[in-house]
Amino acid sequence: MTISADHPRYRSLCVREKLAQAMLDGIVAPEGLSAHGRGEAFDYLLGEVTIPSAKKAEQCAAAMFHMAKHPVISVNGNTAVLAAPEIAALQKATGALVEVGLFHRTEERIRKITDLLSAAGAVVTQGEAERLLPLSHDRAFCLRGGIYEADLVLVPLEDGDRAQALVGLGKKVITIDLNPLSRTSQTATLPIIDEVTRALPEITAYASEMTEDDALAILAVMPEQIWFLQAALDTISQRLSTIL
Ligand code: PTJ
Repeated sequence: MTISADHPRYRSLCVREKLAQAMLDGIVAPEGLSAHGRGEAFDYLLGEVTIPSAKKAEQCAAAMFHMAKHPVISVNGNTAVLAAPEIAALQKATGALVEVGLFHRTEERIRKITDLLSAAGAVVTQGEAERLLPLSHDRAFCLRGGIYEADLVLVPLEDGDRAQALVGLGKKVITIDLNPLSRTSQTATLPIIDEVTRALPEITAYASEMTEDDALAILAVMPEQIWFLQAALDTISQRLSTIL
């Protein structure tokens, strides 16, 4: 379909089209389209901008990456299609491993997502995934030398189960999820309530210029998880109570 560039929702329509095509190509799960719709609805409520508390979270995320010994970025179908170059840039800035972690897991999707990330310049950790996480569904699968041994895992657009399982295993978990009420956001060590293509470049920019002293200073005054959730809910409440 041709989308006219003067349409007021041009970008949004292009993104939807991209995800729909990626679904037909077997990269995005069909369920990923409804997940995207839910994200868009929350983005409307947030004003489709990075709110100040999310920017703060992105700075804290960069500091956590800086101090982590074995950080891993977990990538699913939606994230790969929306933000493969941004994932590659964050990997370069942080030295984190990139691992494909899927809810609707098939070997074919893993291969296609790996190819997409590699074409964008990411180095994807590969190998024999094992059922290592305490979950009944296929998100239990991960790489022993990847997510299983990580001390920090970034999980964009996740469902809550795995974030909870990773926290339960003692890992620090950073989530990127536009919904401050989701179990994912509420379980995370650090919830970033922002759109994934806005959040990733912000983390990369902070990470690129951060020294260890900066990171320690930022982490020393990092707000509690609940502060980031409350700030997003306050923004939404304010926007819902006035049209000005
Ligand atoms: O590729 P797979 O098989 O791993 O499946 C991926 C999906 C997204 C289908 C799977 O993880 C899933 O079902 O996720 P949920 O439970 O729908 O959660 C996705 C969350 O991401 C929701 O809370 C959305 O609000 C949020 N979200 C959607 N799009 C964006 C987003 N957050 C940030 N940026 C977005 N662009």
